[in-house]
Amino acid sequence: MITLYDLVLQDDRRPSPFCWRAKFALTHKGLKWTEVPVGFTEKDKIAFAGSQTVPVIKDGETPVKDSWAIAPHLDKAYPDKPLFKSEMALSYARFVSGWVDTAVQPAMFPIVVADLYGIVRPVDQPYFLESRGKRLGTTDFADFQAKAREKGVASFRAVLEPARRTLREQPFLAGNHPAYPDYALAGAFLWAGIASPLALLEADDPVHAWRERMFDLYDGMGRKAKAA
Ligand SMILES: N[C@@H](CCC(=O)N[C@@H](CS)C(=O)NCC(=O)O)C(=O)O
Repeated sequence: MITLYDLVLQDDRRPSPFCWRAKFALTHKGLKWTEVPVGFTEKDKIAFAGSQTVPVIKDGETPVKDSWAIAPHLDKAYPDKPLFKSEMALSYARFVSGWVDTAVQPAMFPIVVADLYGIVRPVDQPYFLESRGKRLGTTDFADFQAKAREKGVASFRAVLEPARRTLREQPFLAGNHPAYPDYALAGAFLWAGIASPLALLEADDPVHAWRERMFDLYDGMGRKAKAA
């Protein structure tokens, strides 16, 4: 039995982009799991894995922490329907995940941070205020977000150019079928969409059409998520 420890905000919202990677990976492999919601200040729930962050999975008795470690673990433990069919597939997935971590999500964060804060559970808000306040250099998230949006979402959209070029040529980042690189970028859009009603993409952007395909995937798993 696989248990996924998943970040929870108000009204059972589950926006964590890294947890979405794990959910897509499990679904890709046709694996079932149960979820344990974890609030920002409920680190005790994931202490067994020696982790301060989610996702964490408990696969039988084996704890695995970090979204990137979870994927190869699943391929090793359940070789059917591999996430990574070759060394090159794994390397491409690592590259795209790294790009999402270091360029896409940091470009999204300032334009949705106040909306995100608005749906953090009240009990977790002081923690979020302090930890994210340190990261941004201010705890006035409303002002920070408003200023970030003044520049528009244009600079965010520019960051997506490598994906846009790829998606002009093929339906998914991984080719004709979705795979881990798509899950990594889709996780970022689920995170933003669950937190904020802000329109991030123009309707004629190839990334927009891809995002629709990703939200439809696996019986509309992403679309069913409670959004802002
Ligand atoms: N490198 C980690 C990052 C995980 C991560 O940052 N998770 C966030 C939720 S999206 C978290 O658990 N944050 C807890 C905190 O900020 O205290 C992974 O890929 O799993």
